[in-house]
Amino acid sequence: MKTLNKESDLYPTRGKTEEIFERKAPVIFSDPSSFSKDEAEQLIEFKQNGYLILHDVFSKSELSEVRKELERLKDTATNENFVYEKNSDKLRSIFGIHYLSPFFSKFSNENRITSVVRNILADELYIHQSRVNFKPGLEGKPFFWHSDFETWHAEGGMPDTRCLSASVFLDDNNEFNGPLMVLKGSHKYFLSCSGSTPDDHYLKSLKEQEFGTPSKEQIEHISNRCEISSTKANAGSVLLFDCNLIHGSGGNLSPFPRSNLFFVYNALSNKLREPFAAKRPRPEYIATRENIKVLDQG
Ligand code: 6CS
Ligand code: FE
Repeated sequence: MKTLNKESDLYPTRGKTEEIFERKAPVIFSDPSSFSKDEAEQLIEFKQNGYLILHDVFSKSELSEVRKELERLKDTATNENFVYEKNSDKLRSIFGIHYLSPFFSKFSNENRITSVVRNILADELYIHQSRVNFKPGLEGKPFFWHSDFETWHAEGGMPDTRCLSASVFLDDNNEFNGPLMVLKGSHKYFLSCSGSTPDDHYLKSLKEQEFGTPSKEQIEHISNRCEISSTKANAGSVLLFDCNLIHGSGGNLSPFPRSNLFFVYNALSNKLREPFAAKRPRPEYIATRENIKVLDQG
């Protein structure tokens, strides 16, 4: 068995106790005053809240191209990339869309997204994880509150928080269909979780996560400082959120799907090491380790 990567662990988690630490790294890695007024405002908002909504970025016709490509992928992608809802044959997610499809490879480097990501992270970028979450009507299940970084650190070996997700809304995200909810400003804290990671945890956690989710007490505590906000926006909008922002969502009680694409951009300087709290690294289709392709700046 490999020894766990303890020496350089800035964010200890999955031990016997739970704690709340201050975040160690900056949230934005460039100086807002060196940008245009609009860009500087985006950076300041992201720094304060841990997220930013870019409204109405993609047109209806671009979204219909995305849908066509998703239909094609459903017929061609390999099994391990497909995750189904718990006790159901409804498709919940497809992982690795950026390497399964040249269309999504190109989309992941779409300038309307990456220009803002580059302003925030100010480093060379690569895709750490990509996926589509389908949230089928009436059957899409909730995601409990969590920080993605906690899992990517513990199970994936991501050393620090210089990483963020971009979610492209393929449908209107509204109060009926389980929109993503965030705890504003929670990215400034690290909620370490108790309980040691089971082997191959991802096989279960991608359907319903048990380890690596904060306790009810932690959520109550942090909610006294951080307001809950719902990221409702039109189809075609893009939500950027820090990898350590606490977020979650309810089930989809509407009869229509609420599908979103996710591209996770990591700074090259923050590439994965050995996992910090798991025996084996996560597989490549959910955590890029070997096939790092630095995104070109066009
Ligand atoms: O474990 C993961 O990597 C995934 N799980 C959740 C609940 N959110 C982000 C990520 O795709
Ligand atoms: Fe998440």
